[in-house]
Parts: sequence; C-alpha cells; structure tokens
Amino acid sequence: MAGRTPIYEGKAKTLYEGPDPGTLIQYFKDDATAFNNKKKDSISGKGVINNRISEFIFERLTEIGIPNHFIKRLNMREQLIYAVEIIPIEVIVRNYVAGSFAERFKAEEGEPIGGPLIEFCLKDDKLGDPFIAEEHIYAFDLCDPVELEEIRLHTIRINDYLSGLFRGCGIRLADMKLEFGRQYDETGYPMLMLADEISPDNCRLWDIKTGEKMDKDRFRRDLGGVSEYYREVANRLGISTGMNTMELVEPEEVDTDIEKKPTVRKAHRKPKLASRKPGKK
Ligand code: AIR
Ligand code: ASP
Repeated sequence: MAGRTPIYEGKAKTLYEGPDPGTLIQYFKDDATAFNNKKKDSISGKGVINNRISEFIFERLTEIGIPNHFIKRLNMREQLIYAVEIIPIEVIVRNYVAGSFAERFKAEEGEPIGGPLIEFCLKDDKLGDPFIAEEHIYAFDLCDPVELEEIRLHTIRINDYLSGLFRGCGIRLADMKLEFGRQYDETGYPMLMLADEISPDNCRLWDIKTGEKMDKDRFRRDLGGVSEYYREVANRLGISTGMNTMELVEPEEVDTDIEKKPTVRKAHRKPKLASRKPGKK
C-alpha cells in the first residue's frame, strides 16, 4: 500500500490504481462507520473477513452469470477489480422488516415483508443518502429506464440466490444494499456490472435459529462481538479467513498476472443500451 496514491477513499475501502488499464485495487480497511459517519471505530480484522466473504459471494454470482467488477483476490486485504463508473444509487432490497424501514413505517423488526422490496437511495454522504423515487433517478439523470430495469432484474436474482445460499447455512438474509457501475468497452458502449462489496457491512444477516444479528447492526447498536460474528458468517459459508496469522502478515506484492474473465465481459454485450451516448455520465 505504501507509496500508492489512492484514487478514491471510501469509509470502509480505498481504491488504488490497478496494474493494467481499466483495473483498480480495492483495499478493505478495518474502519467501521454508521449513521453517516457519526459513529466511527476500527474493528480489528474486519477488512480481512469482508475481503474473503465478498470474494466468495462475487465468485458465486459470477457462476450464475451476474456481471460484476470482481477479477480476483490479491492478498488478505486487497482484490483486483474492473474500474467501473459507479451509478450513484444505493439499491436496497428487503425481505424482512429491519432498520430504517422499521422506523419509517413503525413496523416490527423481523416480520417478513412478503416478497423482495426494492428501494433506492441517492449515494451522497453529504445529504445522508436520502431515499429517492424512480422519478428522481430520471430527473437527476442517474440512469435511464432500460438500465434501471436491468438493475432491478439483477437485484431480484442476486437476492433470490443469496437468500438461498445463506439459508443453507442457517442465516436469514433480512436485507442488503447493492451498488452497480458501468464498464465502457472500446467503442464507448456501457455494460452494467455489480460493484462495491457484499459482506456483513452491507447486509442484515440473522441466525435463523436464535435470531442473533451477525452483521453491522452489532456495531451500529453496540451489541459487541462484531468481528466474531463476521467470522462466524465466513465459517458458515465455509471460508477460511486465515485469521490466526493475518495480523502478522503484510499484504503481498500485487500480482500483475491478471486472468481476465472473458465470459463476464461477453455476457454484457447486449444491444439494450445502444441508444446511450458513449461516455455519458
Ligand atoms: N446499507 C445502507 N447504507 C449502507 C449500508 N450498509 C445497508 C444496511 C442494510 C440495508 O442497507 O447494512 O443491510 C438497509 O439499511 P437501512 O438502514 O436503510 O435499514
Ligand atoms: N455506511 C453508512 C455510514 O457510514 C451507513 C450505515 O452503514 O449505517 O454511515
């Protein structure tokens, strides 16, 4: 990491220039924030666990044909990803009542919602990521109806698949937040991709038997045991985090021998968005 210039400094991750054009290195920090940065702490080992969990999930999503930015994990805290233009929409999908939904509608946390419910927030920390309607998305020119439909379809499919994956290891996926981005090909043609991370930082995960929270709510609500529960999620998914040695090991040298994922790139080449102007933000 030392000597590298960050391209983007997020709350839980930093992006660095990648070894090849069109690639970036995503570094997972131990920093945790909640309530739009009002609550902050460092959770030892969180970045290492989230790097592993997110790698595992993105690999499974690649297997079922969800185009995404993940190329490969480089070391304990870093992964190589495609550089995408992030669409500034936080896509939230809810299966059970929790969090801000429970507050807004005075609903009982834990109640099933009755089918996946998708909500959108504007990704803008200064504004506190406000909820937005589809009409705001078009008014602010964040994406067009075709792209939003594609986002919805991917979101439903990801939610269905991950609900089953987690259920298989005794975990309920109550809700999660997804981010999407665009990768432009040589002709300026945009391809939609799932981006960011999927980990207990942006999902609500409940133990099916005990109802215990196994996600960032442990930090938000001062429940303690954050990294222990994150590690338990990794264990249940069958992921070895190498946590016994991890604090002692510096990130490895960046591996520049990148194996591209041609199948993922090909899967995007749908003529759907042909009307989009090349390079449109
Ligand atoms: N989320 C939203 N902004 C940041 C994150 N991580 C995730 C939460 C939760 C879902 O979006 O982790 O899984 C819904 O959050 P809320 O607060 O709107 O109930
Ligand atoms: N990640 C956001 C924040 O830092 C929201 C959250 O996860 O609670 O405030």
